[in-house]
Amino acid sequence: MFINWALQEINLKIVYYGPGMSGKTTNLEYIHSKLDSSVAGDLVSLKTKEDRTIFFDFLQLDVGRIKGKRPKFNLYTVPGQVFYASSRKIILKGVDGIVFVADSQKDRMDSNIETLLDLENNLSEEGMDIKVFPWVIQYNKRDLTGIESIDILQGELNRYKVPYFESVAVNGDGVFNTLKAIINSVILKAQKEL
Ligand SMILES: Nc1nc2c(ncn2[C@@H]2O[C@H](COP(=O)(O)OP(=O)(O)OP(=O)(O)O)[C@@H](O)[C@H]2O)c(=O)[nH]1
Ligand SMILES: [Mg+2]
Repeated sequence: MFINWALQEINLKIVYYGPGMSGKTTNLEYIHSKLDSSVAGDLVSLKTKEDRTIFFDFLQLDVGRIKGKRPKFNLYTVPGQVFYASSRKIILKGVDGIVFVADSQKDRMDSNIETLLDLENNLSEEGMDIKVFPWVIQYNKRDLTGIESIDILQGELNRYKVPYFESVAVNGDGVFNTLKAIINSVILKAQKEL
């Protein structure tokens, strides 16, 4: 959280984290496509010609009030590909809430688990504990065949029983439910800290 007292603005950082190709960028693209420009700024994406995120995507939302101040929600995605580990660490700095975008496909379970461990380690290096941190899980790609059941995904990935959402991000299903949940958790945390 960063407060600009002169402008009475609170900057809150929400990071979409998850394995490569799980649908993180697709979430931000959908959010950007549905919101008016008075609420959402430009979507900034740094990607390869194959549409893989190289460093991050960024979208700023200007919604509501917290104790008279204007919160700005800065949404970021990390690059999921294994070799961008150092970028993920940089993007996590100062994070206030996380959406873990899991890929529901059976053959992506190992990548989901590995990326969740990567997240836990990176948070703890920053002195944050995933057990008490605001985060939610999104089980994406529910439209595909060859996907894992929610029970199994829950058993493997949701040890801390955080809120979870099923989604088909390409169609927008579940995208705003997920966003609302993480915004609410982040607001609760910010209100306590102000
Ligand atoms: N069938 C299906 N495809 C999806 C869904 N969500 C995303 N995709 C597709 O999956 C591919 C990867 O999506 P991205 O949003 O670029 O994935 P990412 O997590 O940002 O990937 P990296 O930037 O490499 O970490 C794209 O072709 C999307 O259109 C979904 O719910 N269902
Ligand atoms: Mg991406």
